[in-house]
Amino acid sequence: MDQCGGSYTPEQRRKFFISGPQWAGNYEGHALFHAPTREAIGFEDVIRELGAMGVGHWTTHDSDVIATDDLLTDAQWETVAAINKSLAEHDVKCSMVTCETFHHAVWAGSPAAEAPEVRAYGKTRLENTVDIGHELGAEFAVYWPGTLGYMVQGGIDETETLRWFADGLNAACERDIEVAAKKGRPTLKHCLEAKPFEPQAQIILPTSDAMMAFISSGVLTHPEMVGLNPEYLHELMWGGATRAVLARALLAGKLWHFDINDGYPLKHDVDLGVGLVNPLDWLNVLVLLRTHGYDGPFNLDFKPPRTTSNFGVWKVSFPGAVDRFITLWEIAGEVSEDPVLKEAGEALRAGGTAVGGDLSAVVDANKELLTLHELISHRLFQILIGQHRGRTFSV
Ligand code: 3MF
Ligand code: MG
Ligand code: MG
Repeated sequence: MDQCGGSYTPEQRRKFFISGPQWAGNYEGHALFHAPTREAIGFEDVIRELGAMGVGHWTTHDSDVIATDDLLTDAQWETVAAINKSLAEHDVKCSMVTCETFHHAVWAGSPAAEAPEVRAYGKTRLENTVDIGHELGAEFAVYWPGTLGYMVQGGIDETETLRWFADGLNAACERDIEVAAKKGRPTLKHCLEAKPFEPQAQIILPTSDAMMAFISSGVLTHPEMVGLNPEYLHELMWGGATRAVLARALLAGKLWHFDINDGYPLKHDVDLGVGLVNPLDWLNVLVLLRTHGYDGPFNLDFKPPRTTSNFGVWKVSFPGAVDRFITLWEIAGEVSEDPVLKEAGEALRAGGTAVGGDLSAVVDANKELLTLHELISHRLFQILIGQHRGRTFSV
């Protein structure tokens, strides 16, 4: 890692709002067809490692740290107290909590299943996660509904499912208002996370855009408390351009939280480390976010590879992801200041000067418009790889 170069100090890393999920640090390498390859570790280990490398924030599902049977019992508060102790000891803050509503058998029909008992339990779990979030000092709650969908068609009434999903979110927001007032804390920012498929064949709210339509559909009692947590790869999975998705969320004022990782379009949720597959696209995403002043968290929702040991997770996988992100963020800053890009951008916006005023004159005067687009892309590539500074190879 030393010889790879480009690493940052823990102090430098701490300047960024980067968060490390418990479930990424604790990922044991299991998958549908794959047995675990690593031993489980606890929140003490994850928080200690994050603190030591300079990741100042930690995120968790309720069931990552508290066994499902212990949730909603006194035992959960002992764990929450122990977590707060670990966080203080390693100077790490809990920025986000999320309710696991997909792994346990009770969620087979989703948290918005037909059975009233399942939905009642779902509501209680969501409210409880809000309680835990306030106790841990979190600012955000994230909802990835996981199984909100179907394997076969026609078995559910989608409008009913959507209303039931809204009921759960409404319960979480109501509880939040109550607890925040009691504790003198701001309410949480509730962020919906979309994924187009997986684990189900079809998902009712497959994309961030679908989530935005849902937020403004009238079924939420507090739509102003609910925004988005897009995940970079989840938008590629349906063939979307993540940067355009983020732009739409920015316009709506709903880009509150961002899961960062990498992978391939129209494939599964491989959750590779940020920048390993699409560094140029990632640069462009960060230019957009810098330009528009995004100041929310960058949550490292990736999976260290199955072939990596617990040692490798903390010595290579996590610091590698953090440092690639910071480098891309820094390059995005350079892009924003670059004189060539500035000049090209201004020329684009100015357009040509048509002489005559008929349509063909406008076409003639603006012939080089897309030439400038390509020139801008070329310059971005050169900046990304450092060629604009004159790197030399064999020529
Ligand atoms: C699934 C995900 C999830 C969510 C998490 C937070 C396990 O593809 O990305 O990570 O980010 O559940 O709600
Ligand atoms: Mg995610
Ligand atoms: Mg994912």
